[in-house]
Amino acid sequence: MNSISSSLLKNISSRTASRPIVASTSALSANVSRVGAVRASLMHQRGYTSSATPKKGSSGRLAFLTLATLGGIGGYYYTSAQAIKTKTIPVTTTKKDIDYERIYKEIAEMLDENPDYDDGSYGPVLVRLAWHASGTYDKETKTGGSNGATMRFEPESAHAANNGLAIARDLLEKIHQKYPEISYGDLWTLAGVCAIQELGGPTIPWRPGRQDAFEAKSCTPDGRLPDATKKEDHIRDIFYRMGFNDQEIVALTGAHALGRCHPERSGFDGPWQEAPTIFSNEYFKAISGRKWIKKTLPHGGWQWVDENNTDVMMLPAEISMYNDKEFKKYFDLYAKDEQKFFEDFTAAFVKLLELGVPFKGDEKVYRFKATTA
Ligand code: DDH
Repeated sequence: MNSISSSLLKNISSRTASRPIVASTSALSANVSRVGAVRASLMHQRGYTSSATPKKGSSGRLAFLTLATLGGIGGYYYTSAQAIKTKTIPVTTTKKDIDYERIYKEIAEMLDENPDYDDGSYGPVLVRLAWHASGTYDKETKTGGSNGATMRFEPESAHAANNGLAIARDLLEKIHQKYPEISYGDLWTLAGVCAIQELGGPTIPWRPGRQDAFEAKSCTPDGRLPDATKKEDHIRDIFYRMGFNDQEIVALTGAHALGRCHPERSGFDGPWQEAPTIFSNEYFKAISGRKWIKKTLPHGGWQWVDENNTDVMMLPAEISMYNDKEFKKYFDLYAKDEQKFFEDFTAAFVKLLELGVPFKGDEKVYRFKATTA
């Protein structure tokens, strides 16, 4: 487990009881167990809710038509209607019958099963998987995105941007083995939604509909995800290609409240602020409120670090973005207004996860209840 300087926690403003600050590694563990205890009691109280409520099927329509036909036939009316009511119509199993509520709960239970992993939660790496699966979308060619889950195949799984995401894919593979009927694209995006909600973020409406690709030739080309060593014009090129505007780009980047950089994955090192397992606007407070100095990295690259807590970092691309007038106004807005950040993040994240998904239009939209709520 990585240690975070507790002496610098004064940089973080107080939070509500429901989303406490992670003050240090030991406090983090305490928090994780608290969340576990709350979760256990919630599960005891609530039990599982069933998934899609069955749609009104043909039985209702059949009864109506029959009644209309029989309407004029006096004494037969009552008897015929009763007979139709008791008739059993067989229900065929379709994708709509997948118990997404149950899958959500299984993912939620898995998040803190290994206290020795990073800061005690698999949540951040699952959010990154959902984002990298979706962020390959190209609106011109209508290729990429979470439909297909093409990161299951090489070469996409081996793209440098996806280093470390095998951890997330392998975790979710265990769930897929239990629920093979869910597509990987649906599972990965659902896991991203679950992680954000369970770590204190907003409720993210989610709907199923992604279909798996089964060939490596569906993989997207390398270079569709942002390169953290580049500047704000590169970030705009990447996100405009998906169809996002400046405000949405900044809102989405606020996901860096969660998690950390790993030297063996990206070459960068450290979290963006001291509470990396709580979804909040602390990322925006950090980037706008601290003094950032350059630090050379062992492999020759560099990153920004907080001069008062050099464990905390910012990527070169992020400070370039913050120095851009158009981007800056949104960073400052979200630093002041967490609720606005939550609203804008929710809208942009839903859009991200749905890029290029061939929805039929009748999918149920799920609003899962956080097990920690
Ligand atoms: Fe990110 N991200 N990301 N990111 N990201 C990294 C980690 C995480 C950039 C670069 C990096 C988004 C946008 C950007 C998360 C979510 C999101 C790492 C470190 C780099 C580098 C990887 C490692 O070493 O493990 C850049 C550049 C951008 C950009 O927009 C300019 C977006 C849009 C999201 C999102 O989810 C909507 C999360 C979560 C992590 C932490 C992962 C972990 O394992 O912890």
